[in-house]
Amino acid sequence: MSDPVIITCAITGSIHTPSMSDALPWRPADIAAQAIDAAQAGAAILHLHARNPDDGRPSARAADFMGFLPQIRAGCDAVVNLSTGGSAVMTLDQRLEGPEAASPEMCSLNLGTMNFALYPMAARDGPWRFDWEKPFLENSDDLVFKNTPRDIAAVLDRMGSQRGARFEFECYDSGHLTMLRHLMDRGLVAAPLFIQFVFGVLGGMAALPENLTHMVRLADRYFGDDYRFSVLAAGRHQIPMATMAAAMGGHVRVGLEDNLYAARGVLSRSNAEQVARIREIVEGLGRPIATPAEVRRMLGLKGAAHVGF
Ligand code: KMH
Ligand code: ZN
Repeated sequence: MSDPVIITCAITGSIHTPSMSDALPWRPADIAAQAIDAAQAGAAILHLHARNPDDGRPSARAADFMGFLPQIRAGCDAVVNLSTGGSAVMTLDQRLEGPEAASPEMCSLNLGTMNFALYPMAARDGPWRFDWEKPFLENSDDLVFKNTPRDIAAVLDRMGSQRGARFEFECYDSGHLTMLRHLMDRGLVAAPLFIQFVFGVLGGMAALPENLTHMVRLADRYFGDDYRFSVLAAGRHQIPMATMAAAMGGHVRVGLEDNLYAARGVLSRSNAEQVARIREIVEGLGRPIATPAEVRRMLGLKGAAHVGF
């Protein structure tokens, strides 16, 4: 509880598609502008995916990341955290192209192979802006998000050992904590850990309070004082579950990657709007928010002077 609260903002992701919200940034200039605004609103970490600049489809190409990373670096001091999950339709080498070129302070690391079903979102009313969107969502009913122990070890080596990045460990289920403990026992992972509990993905654990208390109990048992946890929850569960995390001494993640809505039927206007909202809640609970400098100290990051963009 003595930690200031780390607000992570996940700016665009690879789940939502351009037709779903005009606020979802996918052009490089819009990703950069929303990221900088989110940092000004209080996000100390920016979790970033790239998009194809012509049609908004998920991308992890180095050139697409480099279309916005230098602008973000020039515009704010927030910690840049690049997804190594990319999108489940990509190979691991594709997922790592941008992160390897950019050598960020942090990256995500997904701790298990799983379903990552987006197909219910294909049922929306309204026209599609781009041809790729509907099949992309529909075909997720037969897609495996592959994160085998070999894949995980490769990410730890290529991004961690070789480039000095530290990790946002994405845990969608209790077995992912078992895997993290195993990796620590193998000497592949070291404290301090920053664990992101992910709720509400179809294929992972549901956004229920008892799942969060269970995950915290398990993490206490496996990692003792060696970890901090943060919570992200998909869709309408985003703010309630993040609030619960903050009340329990944890950290929070918001952003349009995880949720497009401000209220039932009301789209969020921006990432910064979601950051401002959770900031008000967190501060109302009596907990200050962390600055990027505090995050760098808390998580043992290499510093912005050592990134590749
Ligand atoms: N999209 C989130 C549910 C990643 O980028 O590596 C999880 C995530 C994964 O952010
Ligand atoms: Zn992500």
